[in-house]
Amino acid sequence: MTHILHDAHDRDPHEKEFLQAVADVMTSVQPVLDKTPEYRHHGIARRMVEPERIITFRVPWLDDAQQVRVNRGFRVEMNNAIGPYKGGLRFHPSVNQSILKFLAFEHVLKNALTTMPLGGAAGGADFDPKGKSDAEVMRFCQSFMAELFRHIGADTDVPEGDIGVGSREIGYLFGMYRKLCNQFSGVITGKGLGWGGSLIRPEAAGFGCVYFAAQMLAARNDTLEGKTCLISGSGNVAQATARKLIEMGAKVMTFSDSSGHIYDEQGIDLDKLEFVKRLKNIRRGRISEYVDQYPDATYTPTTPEMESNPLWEHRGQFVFPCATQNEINAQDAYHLINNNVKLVCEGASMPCTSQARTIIMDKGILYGPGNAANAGGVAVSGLELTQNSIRLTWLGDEVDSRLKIIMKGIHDTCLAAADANGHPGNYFIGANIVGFIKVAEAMLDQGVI
Ligand code: NDP
Ligand code: 2IT
Repeated sequence: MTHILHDAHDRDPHEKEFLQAVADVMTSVQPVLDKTPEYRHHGIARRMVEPERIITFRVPWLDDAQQVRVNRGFRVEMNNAIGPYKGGLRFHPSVNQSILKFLAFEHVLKNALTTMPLGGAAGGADFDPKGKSDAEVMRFCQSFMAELFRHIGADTDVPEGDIGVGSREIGYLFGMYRKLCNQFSGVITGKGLGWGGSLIRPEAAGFGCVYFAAQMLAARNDTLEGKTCLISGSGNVAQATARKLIEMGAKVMTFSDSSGHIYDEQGIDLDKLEFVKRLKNIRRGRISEYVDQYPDATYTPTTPEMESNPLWEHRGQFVFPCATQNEINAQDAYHLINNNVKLVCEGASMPCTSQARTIIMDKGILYGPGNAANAGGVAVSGLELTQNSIRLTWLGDEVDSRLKIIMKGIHDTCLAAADANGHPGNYFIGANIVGFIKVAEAMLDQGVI
């Protein structure tokens, strides 16, 4: 195994997020590689860590002052052995090839776990939608799609949203695709309800994350009822996670964004959540404004130089990181442990550093890894594609009940795989093994491609 990590490192020594994801996954599938020599003979792991294709392109656009701006766009098509490439588009100034390769690699395993026929990809641009007018965002999306359209398609590669890409951006991207291709298809998911979208898709990642946590607890005769919860982020995944937690009787106390976090000791109820949704999705404001509306809550700013995030110093029994990668480091993990945290369930992609994850798991704290716990998002994207293919729209209850079944299936197969490979109760190892085997077997069947 170490030779795969060394090769990946020698090829791309600066891609720290990608190398982190590869090391995490490859270390945890070691028991499977040890007992399956065919995988080594057929170079399965070596092929899996090399993207099938990376497309990089210039995205020129005019801002409102008629100045030319230039961003860099990407699509990393990692693996389509079990279905069309599938994964989000991220618009954030931090976007680079390393982050997108890590997200695409995670998608290969996560999408396989859902049991749906979906390969893995990720894309985006180093464009910051914050502070841009709707017209600027539209022009950017149109220019981005003016190149991306050549590479995607309902049976080829199906993008979705991710950080910085929500319903507004998906609308502009889909509109441009439709015009360029003269075709109305399921090529993008997360579409509006009136034009091919699925009920529950906006909520799916967060709802699924809470269903996964509920499954982990049920396996230990516990529930979410009455538990205090810390959530990071205040975007799509954080909002839906909060809603489902509140509906299931838990007490949500925090939200954050990249500038800081709010702490509401009284608990965030559905009315307060509605305020946050309007603030973040419509007014596009900052989470600090929560305390103007609810003065009993407190706001604490954060800066990138801080060694730890004060959000994780609050006392909460359950923790749901729903913002971004590596947002819980070793020091944050120690703070959580000192406050007696009982469960960490990842709504975001790779929110714990490898060190933080090890610290949390070594303490025996229940840990739901992102590629299992947040797989509800891409699973319902798969259900959106199914509805597009049969030209029907299912009722919300139907989609939600399918989501619940999928999340229970993911939970149970992860647990069974962890058990069968000598790591009982280790969802992280279980998730990686289940996803890896599914893709590896398809690659074996299909030859050296
Ligand atoms: P959104 O853009 O809707 O929300 C992102 C939230 O995270 C915002 O509150 C944002 O704050 C905060 N954030 C972003 N970057 C940072 C940072 N560097 N430091 C601190 N906070 C930050 O994105 P989503 O909710 O869609 O995505 C959140 C996470 O969930 C990502 O890891 C994504 O990969 C994952 N995910 C998303 C799914 C989906 O369907 N959308 C499905 C499964 C997982 P600010 O406004 O200041 O940027
Ligand atoms: O990280 C994720 O799972 C997503 N951003 C959603 C991807 C998808 O294709 O639904």
